[in-house]
Amino acid sequence: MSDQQTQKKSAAKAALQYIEDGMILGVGTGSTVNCLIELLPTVKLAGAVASSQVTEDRLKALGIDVVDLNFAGTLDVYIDGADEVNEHLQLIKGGGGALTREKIVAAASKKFICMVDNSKRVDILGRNFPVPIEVLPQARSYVARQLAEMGAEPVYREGFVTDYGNVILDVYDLDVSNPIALEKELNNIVGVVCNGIFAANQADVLLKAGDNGVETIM
Ligand code: ABF
Repeated sequence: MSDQQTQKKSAAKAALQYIEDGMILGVGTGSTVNCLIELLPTVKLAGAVASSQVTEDRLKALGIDVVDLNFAGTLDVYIDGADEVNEHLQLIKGGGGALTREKIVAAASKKFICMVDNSKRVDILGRNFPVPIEVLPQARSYVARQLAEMGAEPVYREGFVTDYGNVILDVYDLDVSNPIALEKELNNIVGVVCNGIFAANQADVLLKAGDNGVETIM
């Protein structure tokens, strides 16, 4: 097993401590979350709210009851991965294209636990990983032009459709030095459904797995 895969598994194992019996758990999306899902049959959940269809399918395959967020109320805990994280626990997410549903479930949860391996920690968000933006299909070119005017380079994620039937622009060369301001600015472009900067509602706890175990950062 690669070092990175071992770290993902360690972070997922560490996340188990935040899950209590009888809880409805918010469950994210991605390969790190998949490590967590494999462990979920060891805890007694009342159910789970899934942040993507892929996660929903995996949970159901293990016999875990998947609950519609509209009927779950406020969740105590949401556990997910990230593509990048900075020292303030602000994130870029959406590499897997599930950013909108992830942001909704994170917002509806009291505590957001983020699990990452060492490779995800960066000083400045967006230098190496593009910011994914979910866009209504009809607005794709318009939004891309607005982003180009901001000096950024949007790339259409061809052949990909989100769970909500929208498209994704992966945006390079955005200045993410003020993530909270940029998150708002991107949301204000007409046709944008959601962007992958999670800064206004950043993670509450970061479980960062490295060679020497898992560090908890709050
Ligand atoms: C997710 O986790 C996504 O937002 C992000 O793209 C992904 C990180 O992926 P992985 O755990 O596979 O590295 O929630």
